[in-house]
Amino acid sequence: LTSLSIAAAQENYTPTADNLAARQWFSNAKYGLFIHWGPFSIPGAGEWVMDEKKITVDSYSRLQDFFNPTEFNAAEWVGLAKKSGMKYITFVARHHDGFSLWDTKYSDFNIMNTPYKKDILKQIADECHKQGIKLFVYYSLLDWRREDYAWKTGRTGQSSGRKTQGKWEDYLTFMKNQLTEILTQYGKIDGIWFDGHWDQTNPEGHADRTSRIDWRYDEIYSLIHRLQPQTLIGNNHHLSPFPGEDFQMFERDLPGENTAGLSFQKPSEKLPLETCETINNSWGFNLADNTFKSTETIIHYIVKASALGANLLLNIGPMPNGKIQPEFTERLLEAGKWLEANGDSIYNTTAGYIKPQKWGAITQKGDKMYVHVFKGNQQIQLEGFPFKKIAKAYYLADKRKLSVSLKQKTVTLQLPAETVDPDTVVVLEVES
Ligand code: FHN
Repeated sequence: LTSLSIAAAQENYTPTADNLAARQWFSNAKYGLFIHWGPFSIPGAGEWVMDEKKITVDSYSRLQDFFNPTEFNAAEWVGLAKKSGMKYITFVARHHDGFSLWDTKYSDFNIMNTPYKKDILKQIADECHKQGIKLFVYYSLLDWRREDYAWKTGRTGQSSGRKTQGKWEDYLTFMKNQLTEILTQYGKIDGIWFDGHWDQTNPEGHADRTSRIDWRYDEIYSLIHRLQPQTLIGNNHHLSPFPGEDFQMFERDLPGENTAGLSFQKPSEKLPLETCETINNSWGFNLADNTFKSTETIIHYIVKASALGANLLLNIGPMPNGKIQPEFTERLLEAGKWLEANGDSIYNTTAGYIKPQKWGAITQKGDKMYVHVFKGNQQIQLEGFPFKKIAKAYYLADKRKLSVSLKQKTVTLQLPAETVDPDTVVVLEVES
């Protein structure tokens, strides 16, 4: 991003009232479903299979002839998200392999040229609108197949036949055309989720960590905001937000942490936050990956993200036939059950006054503080308590009262026994 385009984006962008309302909605929503799916699901080796197995552009194109997800049912996917307590879906409409899951005029590598021949994005968009779930569209900036995209990083490079020299103007025009299709032919789009910026970014330790090419976000972002002003823009560039972006995202880490080595950015104090995570260890369908997180871990992740003021975007990689594997469905529905009973302590809350701890975390809403006590804890001490008085203390689940003490800014919660549920929520009604 050159300083010129930063300046241009800064000058040109004032979020509309609708956009600001959408940001507020987003920061209240707290939980969404990420979907990575497409011809890359066929080999069952994750969405990076083309790069990792060094499959050439020509050979990879053959997958188009095999993609026939006859069992796909948009109503089922959207219904699952809803039942699981999710408020939005972020659908990968085009990943790095460049396959478009909609009827696009601008690339032949698309769903209409598969034996399936039906626009998937359209079915998902219609169903989201019908069921009242917001729709975000993931759009890869980088492309492993196009001749006009100049690859810089990807490991397969030369062996896959990719070009080191592209035609940047042509590629930008292509992206703008595709984004225009998405934003004009599918009704309301609640967000665009960019990924792949880093393919053109100087490596860690390089004196200049900015982009080696100009992605011209000023033009791309203003196009989006012109076509649908409320559409929220996020970009998984792993850096601090650029001008024109409406929310900040993290990958595989809670905001402020960097255990996965992808999050060097400080959490924004101005923009809504989101982090994305997988249920096993893969984004796209992966037959070899059985490292499923437990429902308890997922619940804890939702809680900890909320306690930091962030949404959790939890991923599934459906199978090539369009069905979702039972290991995902079970966990989503179980977490959904927990949310049904405890959602008051998650949706519409803001970050707790302290960060998540080993014993649990805190979320807040108005005069209520929700103390999430994770399994196996009995006594909790909250130091530096920012309120003068606790008017009431009770369990969220059944409103049973609980005695608490507040002395010298320290609250002590003594539970009758070690907790056995993944998360026992205690409500403190406070007076400032
Ligand atoms: O390379 C992608 C990856 O396949 C996946 O889409 C994730 C999701 O956040 N983003 C990229 C890695 O940063």
